[in-house]
Amino acid sequence: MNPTITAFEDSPDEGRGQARDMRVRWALEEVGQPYRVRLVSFSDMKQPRHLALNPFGQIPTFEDGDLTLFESGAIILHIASTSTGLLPDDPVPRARAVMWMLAALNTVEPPIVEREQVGYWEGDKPWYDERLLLLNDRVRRRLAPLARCLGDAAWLEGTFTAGDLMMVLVLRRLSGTNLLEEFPNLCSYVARAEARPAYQRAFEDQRAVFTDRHRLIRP
Ligand code: GTB
Repeated sequence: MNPTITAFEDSPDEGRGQARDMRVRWALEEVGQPYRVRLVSFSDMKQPRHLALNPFGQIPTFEDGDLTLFESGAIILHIASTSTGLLPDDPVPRARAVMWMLAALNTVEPPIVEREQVGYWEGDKPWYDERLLLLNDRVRRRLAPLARCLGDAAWLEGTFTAGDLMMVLVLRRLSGTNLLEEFPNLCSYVARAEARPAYQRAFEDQRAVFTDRHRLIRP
């Protein structure tokens, strides 16, 4: 039986690759593992059936036989560790790839999410513009060293790994801000990743959740 993941029935970005099931879809596509998707609504996610999979009531989750996982990082690490294509076999480059996964999640993503949230929740506050400038600088302080590490290379550690997969999807959260554009090599890095056939299949499948529903509503 193929693994089952959960994804938004109705994503606020209309399936443009921002919800975190994209990470899992892309990883599964990279390793050639077919999978099933169970779509959940915002209220489904807070019901006992879903809370048994993820106590925080969020997507994505991953079920494969006896194993149930939540947290996209843990899911990607499991997929990458149990298949070939996302983590090198050699322990040293393997550890470096895992390091980049964690850097994406723990070091680069938090200021990006904080910047995003201020727009959602505090956009009407008198101090919003000032705070945004400060948060933009916090994001730049993560992008500048990352850009230096990447330099002219195609991927962070020579070959494409789960570290690149995670980093690229974190960087994509900056779309619409013009912050990434200050770092041309990071823009090329994201574009290079988006051109991968596995990324495109994952993106199209996530997008189809939205477009197919609209086809049904408006034939
Ligand atoms: N740390 C967890 C992980 O990595 O798996 C975080 C999971 C998470 O934040 N899930 C979000 C969720 O379930 C969806 S991805 N939210 C519902 C809730 O908390 O009640 C975050 C997300 C959703 C949509 C967009 N978008 O549309 O642009 C972007 C990001």
